[in-house]
Amino acid sequence: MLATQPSDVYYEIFVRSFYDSDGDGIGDFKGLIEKLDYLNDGNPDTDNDLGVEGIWLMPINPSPSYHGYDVTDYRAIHPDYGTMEDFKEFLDEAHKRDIKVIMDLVVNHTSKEHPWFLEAAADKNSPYRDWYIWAEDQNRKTGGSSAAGSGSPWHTARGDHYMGIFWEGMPDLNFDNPEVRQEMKETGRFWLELGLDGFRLDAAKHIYEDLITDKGQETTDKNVAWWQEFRSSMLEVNPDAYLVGEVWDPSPALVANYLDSALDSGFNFGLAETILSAAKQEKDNNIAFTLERTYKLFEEKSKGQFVDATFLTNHDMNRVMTQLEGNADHAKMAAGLMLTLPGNPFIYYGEEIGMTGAKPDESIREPMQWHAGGAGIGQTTWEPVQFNTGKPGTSVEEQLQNSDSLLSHYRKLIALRNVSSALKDGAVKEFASGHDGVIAYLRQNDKESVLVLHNLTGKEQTLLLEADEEQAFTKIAGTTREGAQLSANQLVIPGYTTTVLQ
Ligand SMILES: [Ca+2]
Ligand SMILES: [Ca+2]
Ligand SMILES: [Ca+2]
Repeated sequence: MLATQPSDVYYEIFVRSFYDSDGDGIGDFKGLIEKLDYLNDGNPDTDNDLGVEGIWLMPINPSPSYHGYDVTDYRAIHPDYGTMEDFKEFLDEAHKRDIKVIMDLVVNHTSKEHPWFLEAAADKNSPYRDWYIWAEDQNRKTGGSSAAGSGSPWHTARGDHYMGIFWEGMPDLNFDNPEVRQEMKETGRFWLELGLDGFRLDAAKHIYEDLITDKGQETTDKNVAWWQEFRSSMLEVNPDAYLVGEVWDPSPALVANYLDSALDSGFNFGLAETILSAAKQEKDNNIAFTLERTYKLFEEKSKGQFVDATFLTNHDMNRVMTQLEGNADHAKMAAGLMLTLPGNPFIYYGEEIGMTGAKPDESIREPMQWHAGGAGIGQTTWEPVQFNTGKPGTSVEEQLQNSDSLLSHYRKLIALRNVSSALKDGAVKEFASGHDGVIAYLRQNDKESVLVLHNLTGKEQTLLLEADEEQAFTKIAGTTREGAQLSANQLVIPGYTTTVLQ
């Protein structure tokens, strides 16, 4: 039996851009509560919601930056987003709807305005001095290039040099100091005790990979050892805590290291690229074959305890609709692939309505578009909208009224996934479609087997399905477009359509 992966559909939210409850133009937790029913109303019998089962909150801690990836207090809520009470209420409301909540935990570095760093920089005898990495204290040369690609990782404070591999505003913490490790484990436990369901672990491979020359198995082993230690501490509070790491690397072999009693998931950056390329080129690129091999490796390394974390783009990448040059059919096919493959799919907010955006970062994190015309109740306005303005159709309001919209498409696919245990949790097995514009694969668990077919082209295709010795497919379980027809072993599938056979 191939590896099965119990999965949930997640939705990544930038709170600042989501929904504003008090008119200051900044998204907040009270606003997010108002929009939970959009994500999942908690009733499996209704289909007027997206149906997601998990939320990933981008950083919610106090921070001097708009994005929050430089934290000044790990155990508090950013005042722009509300109070701790608001957060707890949000958590309760999410849980009432069976939505799990994980949040970004950014432990590789703090803000340079964090009180620890302020003290460390001001006083060489401060107990916090050794929480950071100082060239002068550790007798290190200030050379080398950042493994995060930002040039020199060394920055000056009062004449001394500290390590900050992303930016001078983000000094790296020293994970050789046991107090740092203890503090971050206690921080994790603090949030789990409040009821949080897990974490998205930022820069998970950069704990020890600071310089380009650090890359290698020895460094990976030190990173993994830290996350194993973190994990076992989290499991003492919540045995089901979910840990997904940002191990930004296209190599499944590297990610596999982290699945050994450390992380449940590593984001599958390579798959994201492969899916978008298949949709764009309208061509099968052996996704299922590649994944079968990847999951075999993951299963070995994790002893069967892994779940992939799939996505199309996130807050660090140009938006899907921009990468696909505004082609809504290609966006539908990309969504169809992601939402019928194994693993926890992570939808980046706004992706389901085809929001656009290209770097710089602020422009890929624009306000969620709720209303036709871009203005109305709850609309966030913290930054001027450059990309998602003046584009009729790119709003929740408009797409709710259109059964052929991208939003309706996402809803259909998630609903289909949520009623099929094979689509939700089953293994993936390649299946020859006989046409290079059609991707096909089986999803199987011990209860059922379904055949998923994606016609990536704009033309209707007629496929002769090789009869499987174990199972013949006799019924269309779901299709994203009307017109699919199955008779004997012949399937007619309309252009740009995902069809699932039982
Ligand atoms: Ca607000
Ligand atoms: Ca529902
Ligand atoms: Ca580091």
